[in-house]
Amino acid sequence: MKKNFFVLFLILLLLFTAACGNKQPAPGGGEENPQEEEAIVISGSQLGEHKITVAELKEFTPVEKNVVSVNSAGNENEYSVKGALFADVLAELGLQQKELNALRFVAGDGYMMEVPKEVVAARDIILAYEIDGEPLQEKTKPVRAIVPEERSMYWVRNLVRIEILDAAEVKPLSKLMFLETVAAGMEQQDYTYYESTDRAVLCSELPLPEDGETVYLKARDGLDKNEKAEVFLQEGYIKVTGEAAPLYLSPNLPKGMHVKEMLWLAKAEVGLLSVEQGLQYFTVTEKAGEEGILLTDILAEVKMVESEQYLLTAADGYEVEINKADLAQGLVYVRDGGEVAVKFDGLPKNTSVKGLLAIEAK
Ligand SMILES: Nc1nc2c(c(=O)[nH]1)N[C@H]1C(S)=C(S)[C@@H](COP(=O)(O)O)O[C@H]1N2
Ligand SMILES: [Mo]
Repeated sequence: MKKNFFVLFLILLLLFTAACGNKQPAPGGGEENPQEEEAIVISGSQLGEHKITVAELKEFTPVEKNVVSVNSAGNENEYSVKGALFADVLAELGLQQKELNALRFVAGDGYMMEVPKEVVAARDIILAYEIDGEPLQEKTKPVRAIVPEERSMYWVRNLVRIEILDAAEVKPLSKLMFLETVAAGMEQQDYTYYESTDRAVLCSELPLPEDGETVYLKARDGLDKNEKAEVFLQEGYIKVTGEAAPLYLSPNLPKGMHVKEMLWLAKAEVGLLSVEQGLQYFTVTEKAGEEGILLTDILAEVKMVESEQYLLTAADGYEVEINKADLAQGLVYVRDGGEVAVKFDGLPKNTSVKGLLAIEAK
């Protein structure tokens, strides 16, 4: 019996050290900093860099609130939080929260989350320095952002920096590529995720354009987010097989930044769509003797630019042009063996494309 306990203890110890092994040191809220030194930086193109200490935050009229957080698994957690309203801090800097564009919360542990303009406009943001009547835990210091009524992915612990982002220019896509075809033509490597070893491609090797400071990612469950392009390209992988694929992840990023069951992503005017996820997201229809997704549904989802003609290309270099009026006849489907293809009902056979790689506006 005693021996069993000892073995259990050893296993727990191993698990614990393994779990701590991936953690990076927290540059912002290190233990060596005395309490009054703890600070966050608010930055923006107009504002420059503005440091505010936790002691200064405590001088604002405190708000105390009972809040419920909901994580990606749908689990609810109730807290009572105390902190300063971000809107009050902004007011002192001559800014109004409702007038802002998106924010980016940056944590000391590598976690980073962009908060979209609509959320910034609609919600209170509490910079909490006390949770459940207690000072913050070490991993949560110096403050935790609390955005009541919103998913806990925005509730950034160990918050060290708030970036006020300039309005991003949103352009419709001019080219959409199909992830399964793209990935099949790329170098793939083994990626071990939990117990399973799957295949992954490097984000930096995806055929994406240079321009664009963020990468937009949307998952099958509707979750969408902007990721800093630098982070996406430097550290990211797309796991293309196994559980939750396509899965955007990185061994260097906290798990909360991973995007499971990715439907599509875009950088500047180029998008990448997973047909595998699309088959579960869009209404599956029968057309031209196949079951699949209406091409027009896909183009509407990714907001493809309107054009008189579209060029379809295949992995083997085959090309065909389709008129705007004929798009509605197109069906994207997966052939036996997993290859992505498109067929047009009522059009000549040479408009069918196997190994569909991309569609672009001419
Ligand atoms: N600094 C930091 N904040 C973070 C995360 C993280 O990894 N690091 N994960 C986020 C995600 S995805 C969730 S669901 C919640 C989890 O909060 P909890 O650990 O308090 O339950 O914290 C959010 N804030
Ligand atoms: Mo999460």
